[in-house]
Amino acid sequence: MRLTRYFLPVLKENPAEAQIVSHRYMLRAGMIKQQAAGIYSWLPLGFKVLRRIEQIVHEEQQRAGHIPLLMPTLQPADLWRESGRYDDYGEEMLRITDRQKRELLYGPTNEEMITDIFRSHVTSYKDLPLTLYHIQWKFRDEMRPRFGVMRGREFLMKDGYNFDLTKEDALHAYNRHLVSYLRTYERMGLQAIPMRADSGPIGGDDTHEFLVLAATGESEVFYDSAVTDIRLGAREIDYDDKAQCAAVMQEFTSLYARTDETHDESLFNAIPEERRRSARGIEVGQIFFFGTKYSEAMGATVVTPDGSRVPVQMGSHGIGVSRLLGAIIEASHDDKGIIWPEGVTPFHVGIVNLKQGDNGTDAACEAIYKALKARGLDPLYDDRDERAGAKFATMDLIGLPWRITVGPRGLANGKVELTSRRSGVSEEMSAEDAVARVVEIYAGV
Ligand code: 5CA
Repeated sequence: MRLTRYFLPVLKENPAEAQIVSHRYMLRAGMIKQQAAGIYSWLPLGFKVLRRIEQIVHEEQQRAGHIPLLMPTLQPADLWRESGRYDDYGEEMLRITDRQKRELLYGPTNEEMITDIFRSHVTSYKDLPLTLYHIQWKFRDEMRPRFGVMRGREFLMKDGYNFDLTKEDALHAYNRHLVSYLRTYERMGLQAIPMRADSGPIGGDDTHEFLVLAATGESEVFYDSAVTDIRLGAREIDYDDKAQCAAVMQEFTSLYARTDETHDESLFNAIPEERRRSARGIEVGQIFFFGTKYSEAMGATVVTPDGSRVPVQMGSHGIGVSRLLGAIIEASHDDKGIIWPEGVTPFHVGIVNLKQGDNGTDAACEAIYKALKARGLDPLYDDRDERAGAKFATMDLIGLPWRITVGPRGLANGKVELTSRRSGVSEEMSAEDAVARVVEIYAGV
């Protein structure tokens, strides 16, 4: 993309309504525009990051054997009457009546609808295990939407639902989700710690939230500092291997880590004092096991090997896809702007032409741009007729992790500059070497 042809409405001033850094930078970098309280348009740059995050979520879900589908945003109220949640959900649910006076709602989550799909088509244990998921917009009429996409009213969620014959199988699905979530967040450059939590309106006994530690987080958390040393890393996972998934689950959840709703002072105080931490965190996902809560209420049963009929065992598993943009920025920025991790960056590399209109620099930038595109990368070429300082400020604000700078002085020696946004370190090299280095960096992402 050439910047002169792109739509990147950056703001010079700090928007007064933004209280936290991620919200401020998303507005300033022209990523989102508020349309109503907690409801946003995703401008091209924000939309690109949103799509990259979705892509990682899809890849990791499908790696774990989960199957994508798409359910609508609007749901009939009657489905929710079957589970009893139509009345329970209260004012957070946006209720809509159509011209035939039929009652609908804008889905805040999809347990009822997925259970309806399941009961319409699955009757035998032979079709299990099954996990279906989608990435779809949700609406919750939050009392206090705030912090931009962090607590929206309309927000994008990945929600997945497992169907299993036995509780043991459903707990494997729970563990499988936990492992796949760890991998998902790590690919986005985030450390999200699973913490024992409260199940709220979804229900069930077993639930973990995934928290990214950040001073601006809305959740209060308590943990053993040793949990922050654990990483999934590049280890091979066989998602069908129950013992392996259970072992990873144990490894990540046996140390103390809880949100305030389930915090237990006496257990916490048993941790050596120097490892006790209380902090704030951003909840970027939650997994639930709730057994037969919905299947029993809605008659979703399967025939077992011995011919009897039992309600199917279920759980649900959510990732806050749009919230993740805010969480990543909270975790990765400096006073000049965003610093995107390579896994989610909207463009792989920026190209800055220090002397637009100069035959030499123009030609060199074009050649670099074409070479990067030919290698499957997505560069952003700042081809505006602007001062160097303004071009650097834009690149720093929008946070591309790598920048290639082309100026007449360097070119005279056959050199361009490759700069890391994170370290600020620049290296001089030939244009070919710069392209090769960028290709190599992204080959590993
Ligand atoms: N049905 C279950 C799991 S599929 C469910 O709805 N879980 S949830 O309520 O925990 O939501 C899943 C994730 O969505 C949360 O962990 C959070 O990251 C995100 N989320 C929830 N509410 C909002 C909101 N108002 N704005 C942005 N993201 C949100």
